[in-house]
Amino acid sequence: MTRTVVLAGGVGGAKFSLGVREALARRGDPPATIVVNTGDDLWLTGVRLQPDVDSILYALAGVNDRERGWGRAGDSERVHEEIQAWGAGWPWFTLGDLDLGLHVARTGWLRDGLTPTEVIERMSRRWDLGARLLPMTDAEVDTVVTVAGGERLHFQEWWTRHRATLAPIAFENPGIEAARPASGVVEAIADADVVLVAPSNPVVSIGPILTVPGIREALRETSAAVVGVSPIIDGRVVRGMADVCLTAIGVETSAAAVAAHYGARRDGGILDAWLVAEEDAAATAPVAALGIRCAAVPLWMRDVEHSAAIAAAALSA
Ligand code: FO1
Repeated sequence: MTRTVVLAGGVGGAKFSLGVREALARRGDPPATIVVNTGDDLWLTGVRLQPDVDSILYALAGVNDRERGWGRAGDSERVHEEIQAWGAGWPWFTLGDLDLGLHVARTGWLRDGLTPTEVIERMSRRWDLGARLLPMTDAEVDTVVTVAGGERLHFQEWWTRHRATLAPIAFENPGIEAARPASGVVEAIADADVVLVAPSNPVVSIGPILTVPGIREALRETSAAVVGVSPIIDGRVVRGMADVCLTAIGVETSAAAVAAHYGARRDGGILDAWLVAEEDAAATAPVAALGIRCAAVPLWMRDVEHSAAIAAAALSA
């Protein structure tokens, strides 16, 4: 009976979560607890969006738009067009009609006094997700990006409007120093047998999770093995703009450099083991030299079958 916690965000986190669910079901192990990044969250036209939570929720429910990687499959944009006609919202940030239904429901429950954790628990009842979703924190710690020239943008404006083309100088989550892990996060990590770090963006997806005071400490103290999966394959990002983010914090875009960035638990970091892609097999020796067990396996998450194989390799690493 392996109790599993996954730290995840973004499209990589959603695909990996599907693989973990599948791998655990095949082993007869209980469903994972997935701790999700909320640094991407935002208020827009009066509603609260939690893009990473929603991407993982939709993927586990099987209602996600697989082409885009975000939003609902087969969604329409009538309300978005109407919001634009009023001159409200962001023209570059599309809110699908079905997706908006979730944002309106969530915002209503938040206004009624539910915590984000309670809202996610309630949203999770609609579908048989085969996993428990927890936000990293209930505090609002939306990511702010400072770009060359000093302008400060909400992460979603930098990411979706400017497609990460404005050189970032710093990523911050204002207020995160005072944030606490959401109820159940530290307990899940403490009680786990294995904690998996998904192949999500190390800076803007996993970074905020590790910055919530108490989560890094919980990872250091747990008796669980902490196993990460490289988001870099063959020295390149698989999807998204993690390379721009890594460069901004002075980390090279390579599987070994990301492992070094997370660090070995014996040296105050978070990793016991790290999976790299077959294409990066040369990284296994330098990563092992850091005190992190390292194996090279196929890491392309082409479909659930491939994701499940990666998750199975991580669970037995
Ligand atoms: N990404 C885009 O590139 N363009 C969009 O218009 C867009 C809308 C959107 C609406 C709701 C939502 O939950 C996510 C949305 N995303 C959109 C994805 C999101 O910006 C990022 O990909 C993630 O935050 C990164 O993990």
